Amino acid sequence: MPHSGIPVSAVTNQKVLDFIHEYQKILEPDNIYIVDGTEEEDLYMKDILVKSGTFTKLNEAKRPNSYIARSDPADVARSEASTFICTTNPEDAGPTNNWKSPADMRKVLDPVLHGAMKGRTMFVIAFSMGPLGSPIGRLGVQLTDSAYVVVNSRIMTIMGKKVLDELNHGKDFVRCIHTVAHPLKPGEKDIPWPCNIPNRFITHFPETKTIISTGSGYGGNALLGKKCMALRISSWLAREEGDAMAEHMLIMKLTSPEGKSYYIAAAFPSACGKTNLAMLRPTLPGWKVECVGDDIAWLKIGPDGDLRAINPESGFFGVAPGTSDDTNYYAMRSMDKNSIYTNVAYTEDGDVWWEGLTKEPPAGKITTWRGATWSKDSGVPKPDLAHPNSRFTCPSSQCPILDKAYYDPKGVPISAIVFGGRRETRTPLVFQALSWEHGVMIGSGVASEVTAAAEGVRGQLRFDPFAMLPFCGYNMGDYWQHWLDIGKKVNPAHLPKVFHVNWFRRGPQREFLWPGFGENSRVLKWIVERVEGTAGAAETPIGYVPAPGALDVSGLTISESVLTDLTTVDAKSYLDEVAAVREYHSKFGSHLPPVVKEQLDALESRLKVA
Ligand code: GTP
Ligand code: SPV
Ligand code: MN
Repeated sequence: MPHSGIPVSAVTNQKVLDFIHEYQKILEPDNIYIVDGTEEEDLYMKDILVKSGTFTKLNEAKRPNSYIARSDPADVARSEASTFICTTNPEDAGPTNNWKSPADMRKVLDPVLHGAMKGRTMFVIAFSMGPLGSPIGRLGVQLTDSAYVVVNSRIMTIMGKKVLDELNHGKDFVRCIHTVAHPLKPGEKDIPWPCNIPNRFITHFPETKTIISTGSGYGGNALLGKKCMALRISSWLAREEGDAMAEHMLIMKLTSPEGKSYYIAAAFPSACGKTNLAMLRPTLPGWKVECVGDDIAWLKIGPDGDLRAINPESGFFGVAPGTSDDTNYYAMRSMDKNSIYTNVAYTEDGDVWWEGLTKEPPAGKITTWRGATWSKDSGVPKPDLAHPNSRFTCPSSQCPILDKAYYDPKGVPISAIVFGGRRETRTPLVFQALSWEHGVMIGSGVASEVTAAAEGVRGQLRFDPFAMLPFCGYNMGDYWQHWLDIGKKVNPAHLPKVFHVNWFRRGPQREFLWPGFGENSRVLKWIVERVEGTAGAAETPIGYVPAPGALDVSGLTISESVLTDLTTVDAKSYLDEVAAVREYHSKFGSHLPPVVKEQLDALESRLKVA
């Protein structure tokens, strides 16, 4: 059934109207459609997407109201090389971001934007990141010519009429402009995944709270509320406000058998286990995990001087490969219905499949993420049936262990912050920082092996401070200083303890030494016992590690030698780490906070006498 959205006359916020009209002139869409966010509208959009070949509806009996999309094979992940922070002064973007001045970037963008929506509809999405009325939340308006973005945004954000009502009360908003930059000539037939790779730019103008993204329709490049607004623009705004932070972190609630609860926030680089940890099923009896968020946390110092966090997202945009009933049961249940699958494989019975969902792919004809046909009896070696960065989009509300406080506009109080990365060697399973300042230095030196979530050489070790390398919207050195400043502003009694974990140590056969997933509850238990001050710890030069016997491995089959390996620190090898971190830090020049340097020097001295 056709649907017409909200009439432009219902927009009374003049700034929103001006924004729409300014870009209508530049982009020259055939129509404007203001989304209302209703279910009927959603079905209408999905119908359009099925007709254009972007979506295939999945078997209704198996996965109600769910769809699969295959992207252009060149548009499968965030494109960091095309991502820019555009500030007047290059130092404000810092050495880790691509920089262009706003004026120069506009010179590049203008020809791409000019007439970019010809032959298409410009959808206007009024959206909220975080519960409406939250002191920690923010509003945005995204213009887009992609119905795929609209239906994903309906899952990932709060959008439509109720947000427009907020805006009509005069609220400010982040300006988000997105176009696939694939205009259609009169009568030209559309293609299933329009994009424009040579003209792919993901650009941020924090000084004017504006995001312009062209040429891509995928994930963080196109769902502008996510990484562009919730991290790059919001990290800038959070520092300006002085008492807030925008972080690439999951938020979880852990409850002990005695019924005591703790909120933990954890920052791991892309595809390093946030969604899995956020929804973990503890193997330790009596322990319970509830999920608040799996990717982004907005933090703010609360009225009591504690650090409060909300999940600004309304859904999960999770990595499909490796997700199964065994590894992430609750993510599987969250996507049983009303979900969108991108770049996974399509089975003969109208369902989805990806590497790791089951041991073996199902029998029968399988359509790969590239659209080729393959089957087990074809005699052809199995290609990647799903792309390694294939994703599911599903509503948080469907998560069986969603914490009630997810809906609380005040946010949840954080008692531990955990950093982590993929490290085959050296980095122990878990260690605790000696202080907040030491923790900030640890965050500044987070390194991880590159995954498929971004374009690049997979497996190579790269520094990814605070898991924010691709997402920090300003000078990374200033960002570390902001972390130090926050540590001074939080009430010391509520200052979170800082930890670092590594689930990815490997043995001689490259096998994982730690079983991971639900077994990570053992590490979480040690972490909250450290918060309580009850768990045994041994002080090493890099921080506290579990004392012998302090990590609960009851019922786990793991050899004593592997366990020792995972919890001891090789001082010699860590001196190499210090040298690498020092060299990395030198990039930041005068923006490197002296405290971070002092902490690194102190670590080096401790290692030298160890
Ligand atoms: P983004 O959405 O890209 O930010 O990723 P993420 O950090 O949420 O990562 P996710 O939880 O989706 O995990 C990515 C991959 O790591 C999946 O293939 C998981 O199966 C795998 N993984 C997660 N946790 C563990 C673990 O404890 N051990 C091992 N070996 N693999 C894990
Ligand atoms: C990540 O890469 O960290 C993601 C996926 O969560 S995207 O939304 O594409 O950034
Ligand atoms: Mn992420």
